[in-house]
Amino acid sequence: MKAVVAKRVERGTADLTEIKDLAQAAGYEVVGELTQTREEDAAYAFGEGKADELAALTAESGADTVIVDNRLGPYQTYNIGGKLPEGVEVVDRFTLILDIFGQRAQTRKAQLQVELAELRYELPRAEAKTSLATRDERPGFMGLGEYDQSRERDIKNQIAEIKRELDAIADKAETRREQRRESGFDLVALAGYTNAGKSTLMRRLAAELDVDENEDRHPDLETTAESEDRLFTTLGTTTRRADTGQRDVLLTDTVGFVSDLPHWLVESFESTLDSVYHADLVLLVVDASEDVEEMREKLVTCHDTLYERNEAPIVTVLNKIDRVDDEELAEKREALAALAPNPVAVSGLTGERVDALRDRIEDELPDWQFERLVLPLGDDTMSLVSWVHDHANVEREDYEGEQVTLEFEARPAIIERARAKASDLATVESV
Ligand SMILES: Nc1nc2c(ncn2[C@@H]2O[C@H](COP(=O)(O)OP(=O)(O)OP(=O)(O)O)[C@@H](O)[C@H]2O)c(=O)[nH]1
Ligand SMILES: [Mg+2]
Repeated sequence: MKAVVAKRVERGTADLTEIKDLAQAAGYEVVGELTQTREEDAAYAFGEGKADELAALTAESGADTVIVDNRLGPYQTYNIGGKLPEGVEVVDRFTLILDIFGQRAQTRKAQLQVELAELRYELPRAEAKTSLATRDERPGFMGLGEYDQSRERDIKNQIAEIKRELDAIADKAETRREQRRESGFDLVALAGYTNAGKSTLMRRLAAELDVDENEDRHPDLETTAESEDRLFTTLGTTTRRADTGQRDVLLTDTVGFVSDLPHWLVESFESTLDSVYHADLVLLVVDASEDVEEMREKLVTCHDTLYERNEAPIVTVLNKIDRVDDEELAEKREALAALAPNPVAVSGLTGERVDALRDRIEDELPDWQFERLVLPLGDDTMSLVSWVHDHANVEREDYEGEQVTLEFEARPAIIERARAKASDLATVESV
């Protein structure tokens, strides 16, 4: 697959770095580049002269695809296509990203999300066709209108069906998160722009897979979190047990963010991001070796994506400090202070200062609370005592007469559980 990449900006110079990376991630060889600085042309997005140039470049380089890093309306896509050699496809940024996701979607959830995004992309186009066709009085066109109306209905039904299935998957994931919390785990998620180094950090922080599995299937638990120098290496989620010290932490690695995605696309991947939204702590990973303006833009993208739904505190992690000297790092810290207050700087690759990150994770996790339970002696009590030992830090355990006094510290959810179990005991005893 050979592609020409093209981009138009209103002012300044168009930067093709990211779109070329995305094209490569999708499997294209980039054989030509074209940029233009001017306002949008209604018919061709680019100026018509530039569109002709694009056509010539495509023919000359033998490309089979033109990738445009702008939002193209259906008519602009059609018009540009009309100038290109026969059979050459026009792809925009979103279709390209969907392509990558489609190629790498391995789980049912990922496949459903890709399908949902594709349908959401198609829906307004089908609606536009329907309204055009039904407005037309001529009989031949009425036929087309009926066809399009049923296509539109089809799309809507499929969307509803996929959403139902995704909701069911999300419910299961929510149950699993609750079970993990009840088992005493704190849930920490890695988030950040694609290629920031999330998976590399995951491998630094997480011990080999040793999560105690009680259920037969946990689809997000895998032994590898791949890292590679390309965009969107990680699509699904991977959860591993992290070794931070005191607390039992489960760390989840997930899909990277990318800028300038339409709302419907981000929404389609919502359930992938659920593990970020519903974590106890989010580590927002940033590539500190990039220039500060790029870091700023990517931080903004990440915050925008997290903004509406995120529930957890965020710690910014400036990664790849092996590639930045101290002075430069200090300048970047200062320049980004408003977006990234009090960040931790590390290198996931060399392991430098990862210990400081471990400490910071412990500090930022919700505080444990103190609890004292006085329980009647008995077999059920003994199993509760051992449950508390498994899930909390027991500070005192005294046996006096017919009673056990247990003092411990645990996360709030655990304390709630322990109280509920204790009150079950009490009712059994008093019957
Ligand atoms: N020099 C340096 N390179 C790093 C560091 N951390 C990660 N990298 C490199 O950066 C590239 C991307 O790393 P990943 O861990 O795959 O990044 P990611 O955030 O998981 O990327 P996606 O899964 O695509 O979202 C790889 O080539 C890593 O080897 C670091 O601390 N220093
Ligand atoms: Mg990754």
